Amino acid sequence: MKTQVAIIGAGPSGLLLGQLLHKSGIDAIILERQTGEHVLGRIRAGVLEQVTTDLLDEVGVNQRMHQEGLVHGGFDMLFKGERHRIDLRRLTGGKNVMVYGQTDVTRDLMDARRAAGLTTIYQAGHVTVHDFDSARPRVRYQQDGLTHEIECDFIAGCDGFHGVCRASVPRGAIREFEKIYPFGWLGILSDTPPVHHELVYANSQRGFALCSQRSSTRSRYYLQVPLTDRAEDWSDEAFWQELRLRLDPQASASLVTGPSIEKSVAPLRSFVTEPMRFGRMFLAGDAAHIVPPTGAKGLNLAASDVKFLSSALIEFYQDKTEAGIDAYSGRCLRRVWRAERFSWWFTGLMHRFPENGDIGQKFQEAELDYLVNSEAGSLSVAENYVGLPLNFGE
Ligand code: RFL
Ligand code: PHB
Repeated sequence: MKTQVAIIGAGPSGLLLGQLLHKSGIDAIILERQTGEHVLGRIRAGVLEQVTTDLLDEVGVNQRMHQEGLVHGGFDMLFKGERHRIDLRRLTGGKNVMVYGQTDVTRDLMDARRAAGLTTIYQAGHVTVHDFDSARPRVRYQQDGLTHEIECDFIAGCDGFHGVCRASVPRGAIREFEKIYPFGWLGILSDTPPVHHELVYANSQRGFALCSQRSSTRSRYYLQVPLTDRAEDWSDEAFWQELRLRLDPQASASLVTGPSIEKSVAPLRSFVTEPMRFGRMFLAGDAAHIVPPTGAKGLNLAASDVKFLSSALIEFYQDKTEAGIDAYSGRCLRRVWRAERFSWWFTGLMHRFPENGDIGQKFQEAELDYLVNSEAGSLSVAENYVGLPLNFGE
């Protein structure tokens, strides 16, 4: 088999890249280790920045998102038992975020890919990447007991944090930066109306909580828990009880509870790989970087990476220049580090760090008090939350 770009991974990065390339007439094959259903079963991101919705508009995979997605012009920060609204729309001159689940984005992209007759090979086993330091990279995989080979011009490593692409780079050619947080997020999905029409980020002495949503009838809630806790250790009842204790009296009283339809614990990590290009192989999305979910940046960074990558590849094929390819890693990393900084800062502000003691809690509350009461403070939170423009600072 031959293609121009072999994309490893059919998560949001791989699928969106496939669509952007297809729009410019560039041929790509996607190889995915799992089944499509498995990929859709992972409940993850919920908040899309305008940069991401613009990209979905650009590829025309936007109909359901505009019908069913919820436009949010603000969110609440809760501390010392009181909620304070960050008015994103007013502070940023009209910008919003879109609440539309990663599952839905992925499903829409998969449907568009199928409708266009583009090749995605699911359940591709033992994917290996070869010769990406030459002009003729190759990818091998196994299926039905046979080994298959794809010859390509480029490999796009969109295979997430545990993927094969980053792991195939010689150790001396790569630098990794990592911080692991001493807690995780226990998430629950339930068919109950959200406690509030916008998101609520809560700093409480008992730990962080987040009230999010997928629709007016489906809620997504998270609790900060010790890394040693497993989802099975938490009954639904225990979850709801703990969430109530971390919310303000009004939200706590109006919280509607019900059976969970998904429950899982996610660890929190800050992680960046430098560079993001190795000869003719590029890393994009979670394969190259991870942010703690507090700032809702992971999927949005994946989207901006593949925008930069598709532009570089389009320039290569249409204008016969390698300038975009050479600039790829630097352009991405500048944006990545800004989002990493914001996500790390917001995580530090909102979570309980037992080692920082009661004085740590007091410092957080004083900073939150400053942020919600200062125009400059609120604006800094708001412009980072809605997402900086693609070419900010260039
Ligand atoms: P993915 O989604 O991990 O997809 C990678 C795909 O590659 C496949 N794969 C392989 N395929 C073939 N061969 C191999 N050897 C392979 N190894 C792996 C995998 O099966 C998979 O299908 O990475 P991608 O596409 O880069 O997308 C990144 C996003 O998934 C991630 O950044 C976000 O989910 C992060 N995130 C959030 N991001 C936001 O922008 N806003 C949010 O509100 C938000 N909330 C979250 C989140 C992540 C969370 N968790 C669970 C980590 C909330 C949570 C709880
Ligand atoms: C979600 O709805 O899953 C979600 C929302 C906001 C975040 C993280 C996750 O910061």
